[in-house]
Amino acid sequence: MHSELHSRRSLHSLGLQADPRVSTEIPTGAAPPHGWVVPRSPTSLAPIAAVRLDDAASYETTITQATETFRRWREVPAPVRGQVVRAIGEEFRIHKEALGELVSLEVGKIRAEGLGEIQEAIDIADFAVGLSRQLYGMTMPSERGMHRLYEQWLPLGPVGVITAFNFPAAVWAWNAMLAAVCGDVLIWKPSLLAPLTAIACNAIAERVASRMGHPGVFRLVIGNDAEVGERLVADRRVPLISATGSCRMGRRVGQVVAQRLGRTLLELGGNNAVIVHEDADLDLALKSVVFAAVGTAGQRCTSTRRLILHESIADRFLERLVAAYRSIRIGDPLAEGTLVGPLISAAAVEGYDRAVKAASEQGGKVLTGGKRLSPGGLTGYFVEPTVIRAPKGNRLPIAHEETFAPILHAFTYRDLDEAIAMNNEVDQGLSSAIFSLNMRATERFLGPSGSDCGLAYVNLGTSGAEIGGAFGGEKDTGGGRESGSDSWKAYMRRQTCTISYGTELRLAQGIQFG
Ligand code: UN1
Repeated sequence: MHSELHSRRSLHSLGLQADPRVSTEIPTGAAPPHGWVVPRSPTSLAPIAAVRLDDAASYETTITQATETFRRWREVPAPVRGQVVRAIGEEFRIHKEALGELVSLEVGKIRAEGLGEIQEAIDIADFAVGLSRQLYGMTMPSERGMHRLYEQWLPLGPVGVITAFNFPAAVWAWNAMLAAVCGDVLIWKPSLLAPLTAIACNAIAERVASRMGHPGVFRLVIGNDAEVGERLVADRRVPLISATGSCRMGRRVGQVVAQRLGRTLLELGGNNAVIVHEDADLDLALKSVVFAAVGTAGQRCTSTRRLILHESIADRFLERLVAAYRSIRIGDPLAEGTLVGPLISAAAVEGYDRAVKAASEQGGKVLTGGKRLSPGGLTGYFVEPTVIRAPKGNRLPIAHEETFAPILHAFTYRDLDEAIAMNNEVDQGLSSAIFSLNMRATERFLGPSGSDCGLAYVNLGTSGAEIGGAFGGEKDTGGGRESGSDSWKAYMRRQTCTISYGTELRLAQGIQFG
């Protein structure tokens, strides 16, 4: 296939062939030999390359070296660390196209979204550069004379970053660019479904840092959970584990890290709803819902999975939505005009089938989609974007689960309180949105009795956050905040410092002693 051949060239331009972990000799046989993984294009199922996995011994070497690197890196002034991150951002700009194509090749994102993902990495690098001069602590008035009281933020240690396949570059960058200016060393465990993007991104960061005299700040461990994942989360030398993935994975990570009293930053599942109120701009709502529900083939944590429609506009809106869905071009993610690429794996397709079947059995009506397909003869993991309408009063139990696929469940409501209650009734609490031109409705949605999610949008869909705000969610989404705002504080340790510069001992709380 032409476009895949083309993106294979981007593999070359990123120097992946020369990476010691990567082999272009692809082992034959049904399963790769022990110690190797062979990522395949989800579009054509063709193997891309073979990647050597870490084992217990190489994991141990990585952590030992990371601990040593940290001792040096923490002494480098933060604005100097910022200059390293600035240079990394520049390098991402140079390789944006090749990296974006690699994302498309490896995980099936359409070209625009592959490029958008690398842009997100560039944006957070820029943000981190500015931040490197703004790691502010506060000074407070001491209750004692001749005393100074203040807080400072210090580097934390090696940070473990576990990422999912769906944002194989950007989510690492959110963590890595901030943690690097904070003085931490990175240990990245990427998804085994997207190891090549990880190798390429990490190599760029590490090459730049080495060139500037700071080798070893960006490290990778690639391996399965039993051999690498479990070791990393249980490792007391790694004070923070930042993990993105399913709620099931997050519960395990949370427990193991809590057991050793370490810190976690969890960004887990979402089950995001859009409310379309009676007075919404329906044209705007329609376009936004389509992007948020079918973009990235419904495989964002922020994808819209539930549509909560005011009963007065529901039929009209769904009719237009179904027509829009039917016009969506599904196919080769690198081909011009494609809006929806494949799902990531056979297991994802099975999850889609199961969820569609369950919704039908539970009384849902499939308005469009619901089937697998092979666009243009492609053998990859393609499915039809799907809209399922719930009968009045039926909340479809399956819609309470996060299925990582383009399935949108539509419900109706009569008054706003009911719609907000529906928004909040799922276990997850990542993203939420309302379409309304009535500020009384939108402010209620944003108020203390409104959406219970970490992200709330007005007249925008649930996906596509900018990096400037803190990103994350409540309830089963795990409570972590990454990327912008003050998320950097998670990557540092806070120290409260009290200095006496008088000659007398003065005790706090006015205590007289002796
Ligand atoms: C994710 O799906 O894990 O807000 C991250 C968005 C993107 C990030 C999604 N900026 O949709």
